[in-house]
Amino acid sequence: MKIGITANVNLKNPDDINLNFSNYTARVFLQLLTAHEIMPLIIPVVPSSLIKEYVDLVDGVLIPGGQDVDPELFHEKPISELGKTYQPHDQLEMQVLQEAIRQHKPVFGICRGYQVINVALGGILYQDLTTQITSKTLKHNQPEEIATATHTVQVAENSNLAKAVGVRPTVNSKHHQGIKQVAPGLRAVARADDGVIEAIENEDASVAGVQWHPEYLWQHDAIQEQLFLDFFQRVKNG
Ligand SMILES: [Mn+2]
Repeated sequence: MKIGITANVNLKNPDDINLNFSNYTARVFLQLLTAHEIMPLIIPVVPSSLIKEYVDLVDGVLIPGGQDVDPELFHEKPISELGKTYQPHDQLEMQVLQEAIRQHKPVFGICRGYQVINVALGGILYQDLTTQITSKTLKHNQPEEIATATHTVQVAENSNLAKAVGVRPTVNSKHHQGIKQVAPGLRAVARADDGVIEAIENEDASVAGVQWHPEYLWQHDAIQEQLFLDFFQRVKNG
């Protein structure tokens, strides 16, 4: 089985000719997939004419976390709290998602990847949670190390997600953006206690994503590993 991971793009180190805009994947994803006997295939930022062929090569797609999504893609002007954006990367991931849907190949998004899925299908994001939500929010950008779970989420009982993680898992939280309006065809299936949406899925969960980072929890949390095992099962079933 092969799973494609859309590459991250290095927007730091502009003076290093090899690192500037380099395409890379975090080690945790390679460890996650190879530990489950799945071959990782990194999908770099390439011209859109090549995207179909890349998706042809894989059985499913993982869209990982990363930098902020360009708000132009959901028809908003950038607010001052918005971080660095890089639209070619956003476009690549949105096109890979659309091609995976066309080929009926399951997709799972994490953090930024989950937000990209929502934008690609017509949803809207908060560019910055603490600025754009007037009531007090939970600590969604935890200073604790990423392998530590810091807040609970309430999962919809009748969701696919609940079958994997139950209705009240504890998760880590490293995001300042979030989903403001869920895209047509998707459903919010988990929320933090302040109301912030933490997971989405479509009807058969062939398109799903979470706001947290299970790739840093599965090693010591069997519930979070189950989240990936469920995704791998959908990929296997085609
Ligand atoms: Mn959170």
